[in-house]
Amino acid sequence: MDFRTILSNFNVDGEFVSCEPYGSGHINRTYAVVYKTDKGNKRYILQKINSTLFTNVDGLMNNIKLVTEFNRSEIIKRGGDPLRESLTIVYTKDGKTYYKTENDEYYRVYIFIEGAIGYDVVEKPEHFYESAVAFGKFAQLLDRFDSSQLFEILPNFHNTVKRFENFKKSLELDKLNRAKNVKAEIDFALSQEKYVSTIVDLLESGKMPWRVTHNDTKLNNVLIDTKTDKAVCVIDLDTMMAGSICYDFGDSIRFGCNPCLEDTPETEKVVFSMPLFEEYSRGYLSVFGDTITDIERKNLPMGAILMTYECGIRFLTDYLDGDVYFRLSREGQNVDRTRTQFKLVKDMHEGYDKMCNIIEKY
Ligand code: ADP
Ligand code: GN1
Ligand code: MG
Repeated sequence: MDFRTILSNFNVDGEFVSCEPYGSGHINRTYAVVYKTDKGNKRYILQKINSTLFTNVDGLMNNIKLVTEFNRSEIIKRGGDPLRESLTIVYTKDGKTYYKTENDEYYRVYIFIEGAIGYDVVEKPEHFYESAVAFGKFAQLLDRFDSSQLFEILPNFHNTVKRFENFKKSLELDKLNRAKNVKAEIDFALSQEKYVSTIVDLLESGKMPWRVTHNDTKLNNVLIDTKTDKAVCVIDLDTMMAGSICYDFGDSIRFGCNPCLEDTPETEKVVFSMPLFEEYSRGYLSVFGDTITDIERKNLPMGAILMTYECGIRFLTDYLDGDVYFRLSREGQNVDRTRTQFKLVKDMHEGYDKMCNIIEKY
């Protein structure tokens, strides 16, 4: 089915002009759509939802609807602009949050947030600081949201113990005989076993609180205003579920405290940036510092190590499985992604005490 026909099922204004691939997400397929109206061109985001992963699209979209509506009313209360500071779902003509085609493809449409972009690498430290404030505020907002309404969309998403087990299963199977190409990475992955249960144990024993978390807090999931350099909106709400705040903090660190792209083939240039770690910590704790518990605060550095490690074994597992999960634009990309993560993990272990001191400072 062509895009124009798909879009004709949604409440979009004007006349169709174009629909082009947009952004750099690894999971859904995202397009920027242009419509011509009397007041000039208007843009939308069209997404083909990855329904292989999100098998309950109804549950997924209901989560997003609940959170964006809650968000919207909070933004209006404080006098903000909900069309810019929150994702806004564009409904179908029959009032649904998504459209299903005859071939069982699922599409959704959001209002395009103009004048803001998601960065794949930190270009200015203030962007990273701003993203920390945005994710901190988002966490605080969700603290008041009734989490029992949310459907658990991807159970065990950040259960590092289960991720490690999955990695070992794929390694044992080695169905494409690829393990021989990544021996050093496999050895490193196995060497970290002693850490994998740290956060899971704290959550399961009740020592660390479960919270409603975003679970995919990388820098390109916050849109930053191109004129003011201020964070505008937290996006990509697909993985909102109960989790640990240490993982949300940690995923931002994993992605942002690296001068290179996540998939750089030049692993030798990857180095963990302590100054950027400090920027993010300062921003995050400036808004979430009063809410965070002692045990969470003390485990923020470990959250960063574990999220980076977990992401590394997810990329490695995907390589062993035949690159079936994360979208690739070239061969070997999952190996490069793995190497980047593992180099960062090594640097973080070395800098662990410094990371802890920075957290205590703020
Ligand atoms: P994925 O789950 O595949 O990462 P995202 O929801 O993060 O998909 O969208 C991919 C990219 O599209 C984002 O990184 C961002 O650049 C852009 N994007 C998504 N939603 C919007 C929006 N409402 N307005 C402007 N840009 C958006
Ligand atoms: C995926 O969808 P996207 O590109 O924002 C993945 C995250 C990984 C990330 C690595 C649902 O995020 O968990 O950390 O890639 N999302 C899902 O870049 O698996
Ligand atoms: Mg994304």
